[in-house]
Amino acid sequence: MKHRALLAVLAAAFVYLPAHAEDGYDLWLRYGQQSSYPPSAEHSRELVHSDASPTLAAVGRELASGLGGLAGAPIPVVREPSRPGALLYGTPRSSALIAGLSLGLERVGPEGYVIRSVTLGGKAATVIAGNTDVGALYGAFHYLRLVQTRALAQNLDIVSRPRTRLRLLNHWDNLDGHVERGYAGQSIWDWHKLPDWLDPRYTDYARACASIGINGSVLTNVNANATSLTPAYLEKAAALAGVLRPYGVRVYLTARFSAPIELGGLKTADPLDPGVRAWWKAKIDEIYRYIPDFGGFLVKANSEGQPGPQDYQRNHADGANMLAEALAPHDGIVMWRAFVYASSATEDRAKQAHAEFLPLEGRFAKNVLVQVKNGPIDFQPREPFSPLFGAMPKTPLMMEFQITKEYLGFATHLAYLAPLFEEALDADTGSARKGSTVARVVTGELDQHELSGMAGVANIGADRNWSGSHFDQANWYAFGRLAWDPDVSSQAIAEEWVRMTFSNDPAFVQPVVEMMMGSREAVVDYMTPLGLAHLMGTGHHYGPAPWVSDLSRPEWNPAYYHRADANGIGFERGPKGSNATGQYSPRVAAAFADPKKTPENLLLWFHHVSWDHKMSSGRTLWDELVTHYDRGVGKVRQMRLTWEAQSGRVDAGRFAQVSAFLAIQEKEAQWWRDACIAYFQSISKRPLPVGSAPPAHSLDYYKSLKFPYAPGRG
Ligand code: GCV
Repeated sequence: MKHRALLAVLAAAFVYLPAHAEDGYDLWLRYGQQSSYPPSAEHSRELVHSDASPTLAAVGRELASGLGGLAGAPIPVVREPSRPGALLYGTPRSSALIAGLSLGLERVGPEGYVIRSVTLGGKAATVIAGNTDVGALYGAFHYLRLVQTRALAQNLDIVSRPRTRLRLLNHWDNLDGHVERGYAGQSIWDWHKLPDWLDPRYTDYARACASIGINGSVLTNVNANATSLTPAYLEKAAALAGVLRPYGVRVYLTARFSAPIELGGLKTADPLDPGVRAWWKAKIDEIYRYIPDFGGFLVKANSEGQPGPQDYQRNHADGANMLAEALAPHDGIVMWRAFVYASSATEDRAKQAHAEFLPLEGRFAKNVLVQVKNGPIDFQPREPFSPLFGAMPKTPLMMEFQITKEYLGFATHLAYLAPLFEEALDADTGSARKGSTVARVVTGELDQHELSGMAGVANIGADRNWSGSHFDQANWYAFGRLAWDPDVSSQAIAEEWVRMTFSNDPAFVQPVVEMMMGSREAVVDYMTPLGLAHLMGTGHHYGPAPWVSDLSRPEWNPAYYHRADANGIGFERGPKGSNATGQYSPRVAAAFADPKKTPENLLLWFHHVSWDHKMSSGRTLWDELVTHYDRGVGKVRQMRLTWEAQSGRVDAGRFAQVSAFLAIQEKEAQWWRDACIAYFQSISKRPLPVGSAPPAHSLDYYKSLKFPYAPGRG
């Protein structure tokens, strides 16, 4: 009796009550009452509780609070099923009942799960089971998602396992709280107060990550600070690891290559020096004493001024392998970034990663992944896929996407990035092997790599809504969903997210999903249409600055990328130019090398094209360019109308902020359009197509605008 009373109290405590007015804090984990739930006697009449581990205790809390909230009444929490409609969760080890069922768990690996309608002792029940506790946790979030989106079928038979092993957020967070390229406030990691104060927000972060299958977090910026490897900071990282661990999120750190000099007082950081190797081994052993399940290191080396093995005439493999050797006994891994471009190189920047890494194929240790940005340059609104994908079959290549929108208008522009991620993942690398998409390279399926991964540069900060804008939460969500399964469509993910985050009302879902789906292309149109890239303001990347051509390194200048002149515009990367196209597999290279076969949305990435070149629309390139800029602004106008029509279907707080941000986006889209047209017209000397309005201001006006305090600076 006493026991029962306790469980009732526990259940009541788990009923979901939003702690505050809608400010976006709850992300997609909203458990407000759903009239359609529970759908039938078969579902969720009681929750069979297990707290056999901290992870299963977390599953229990999430299901009790989630289902209680969704049903509008506490769900009874019991130790044994007592009536039809019980919901069980766990593993064959945690539950004799689960062990007694044949669920086919051998198909789901260490992190997957099964959600199945079963009969137990003649009574209908639902089982959420994994081989591990964390598998059950992922299954529980899937179950909640089904309820939240009204997709819970009467008879459940769901089997899911992640396609990539490492699904990681990369935080570009500095120890002083500044987030490089962060537009959502300061870092959520309060290093100063750690390890003594564990902000409850860390748990909510872990819940959000787990709900979409993210299983690792690189806490620190790739522009690394060796201080993060000192005992005081390892203790802080260990405290965070303790909060994240029950949710299956492992902690990783960035390693500053010169740490042996800066922390160890050595004279060198040469990776082949025995003293340096011994220093790293001791440091890594020390890290594991603090964090026994430490995931490993992410390293940016010899890139944008970061130290690295090339400082000692060694190569990237020498550097990565040294760390890998010391991490291997602990099952740790190294993610070595391929984002490199040298100040001294005269080579096309788009070619440099491939040129530096291809010769190292086959030379990396087994526990090294090379982490490659989706495109050859740097997270532009549109890039072709990096030619490294498909070119290094012996090396696990990890995908690096940017969730934070450094080049897509920061947090105030609504740009749903899943179509961008999807475009990269679906790209055919053209290798002779069948089904050689970028996705299958990244999952390791193409080349049978056990180690595989996807990283997303986080857009998370201390703002109440986490991401700086309500719609940017969708990009965090979509990244996780695609890292779990790169074949889920961006449209399906948008729909799920909208339903969970805002509303299941079809009158809301359909237009808002449509608005999201077109939003990235709108940004491409008003910023960098037809394959243009890197036209953003110097340093902060805020706003247009295509005219900049006086910075010390050529590839820091927008003019380097667009190469507009009296004849035309675009970077010739075919065989007559830099021959970057030659880095792709022969089939893809043949298409990209020929302007007639190059997709028009990448035309100016690969070719310098005459202003009068005839496009498929029948327009000249110049007219087409202007038409795209106009279209981009028009799309944002339409997005505003779509959103305004939703008034009353969303809470006032979130509605107002989205409205205000869309107004900013329209203003800035117009600015982008006007400034770019004013500048390019000064070079093309062509009239605007009929019906296209002249820019609001002179070119000099746009050039005079300065933004010394734009957020997120490096
Ligand atoms: C963390 C771009 C960004 C830098 C970033 C770098 C990288 O250059 O502007 O802020 O540095 O990419 O990915 O390492």
